[in-house]
Amino acid sequence: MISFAALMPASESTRLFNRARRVLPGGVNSPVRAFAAVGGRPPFVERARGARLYDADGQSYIDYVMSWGPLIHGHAPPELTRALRSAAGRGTSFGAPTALEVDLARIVCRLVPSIALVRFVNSGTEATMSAIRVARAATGRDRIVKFAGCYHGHGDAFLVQAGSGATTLGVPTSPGVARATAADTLIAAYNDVESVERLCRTHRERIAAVIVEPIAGNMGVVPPAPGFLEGLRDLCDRHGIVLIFDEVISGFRASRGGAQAVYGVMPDLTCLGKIIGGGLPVGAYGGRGDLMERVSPAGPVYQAGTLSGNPLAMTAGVWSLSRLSAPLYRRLDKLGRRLAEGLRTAALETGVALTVNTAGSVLTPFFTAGPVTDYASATAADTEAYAAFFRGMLRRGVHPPPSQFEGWFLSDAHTERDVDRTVRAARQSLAEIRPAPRESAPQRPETPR
Ligand code: KE4
Repeated sequence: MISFAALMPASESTRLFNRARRVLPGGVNSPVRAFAAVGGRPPFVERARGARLYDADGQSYIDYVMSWGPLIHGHAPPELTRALRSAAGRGTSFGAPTALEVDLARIVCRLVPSIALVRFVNSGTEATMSAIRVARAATGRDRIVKFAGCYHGHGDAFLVQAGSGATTLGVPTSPGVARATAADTLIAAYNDVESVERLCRTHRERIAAVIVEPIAGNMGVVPPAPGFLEGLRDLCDRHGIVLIFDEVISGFRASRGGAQAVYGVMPDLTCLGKIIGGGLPVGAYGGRGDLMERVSPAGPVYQAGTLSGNPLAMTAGVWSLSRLSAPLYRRLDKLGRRLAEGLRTAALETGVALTVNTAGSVLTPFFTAGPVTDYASATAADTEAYAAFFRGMLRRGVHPPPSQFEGWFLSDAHTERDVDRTVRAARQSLAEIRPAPRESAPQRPETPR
């Protein structure tokens, strides 16, 4: 018996995915993109503009992945595209100093309160790896503390109870990480300062750094509990430990000065990525002058990169950060509240247990009654329900992140109309998961596009 699907011509995305899997592990260049956690095959994107993705089959989607956070101004802003075309005409990479790097560094040092010196790299992973190296050199200690569910890129030291795709795909601790490396990575519980105190009592003066997402984004969005960040600052001061804020997501997202400016807690080092590159590959680490002066060639801590500070990425970074304004964050916060409230109302109307955690313009709807305050409560969410919801949203022209443990990102290109369409699609998709209670209003069968 031939299935109906077998009679349908394969979509272009399916054809591309089949070709991709013959030459790329899993058919992708970053694991979560392969849709393993949500089922089905990923749409292959052909182009994007504003808040919309357009796939190889001509389908369009309201996008909430937004390249996992960098695109606070939306996809392909015409001004940015023009600036990049012009920069490309002057050369794509020199391997030599340029004024553009100084321009972006001055903007970063002005916006991020704790950064006196900054070094550009090509990814968030490079930024966190390098920051840990500086902390170990400065303290002469080897161990680091990270938090279960936080993700700091794919550096060996961090792939221990890691969040993001590592949790999504059920491999929070990756094979291939040397036992000796993993032994130097200690795990604490997010929003639990006492869990870090206990590690300090056990490992005494052997801990070089505590690295934390000041607003967690990689177990889904989990904001810091009152006093959590202050408690880490005090603990690190008492034990001579370097406090590192991994602001790859929250940097320039939570505010122009990142989460540290929102909560008024200053780390010793900060890691940045995503928005800093405006969609091109830029990471950065920076902080106290006495620590960053240790970085080669100013000091002995070696770190280098062929394409670090390249003129295209610097052009995109300067463009992206120069257009961060107070009215922008007011608009984004208002849209974030509208979407969060809409999802909460849709869940109430359809009787689905949903906890929506928000942090300005990034949020996560957890399929659990909640509250969601740490890795344990986040991973209690019903990932099958999220997967069914995700498929319903995709069918209705909305593209959330293909994982329960990621953030939904808004941009300045999203409109209230986009958000209202998203909420309508959510109400219909939630109803499919759990039929609406008999007394509720019949669902209008409209397809929001
Ligand atoms: P990259 O190496 O992917 O540029 O950055 C690593 C990183 C570091 N720190 C934080 C807080 C991060 O969120 C990330 C990367 N974020 C994931 C999504 N949550 C990237 C998407 C992916 O891995 O495909």
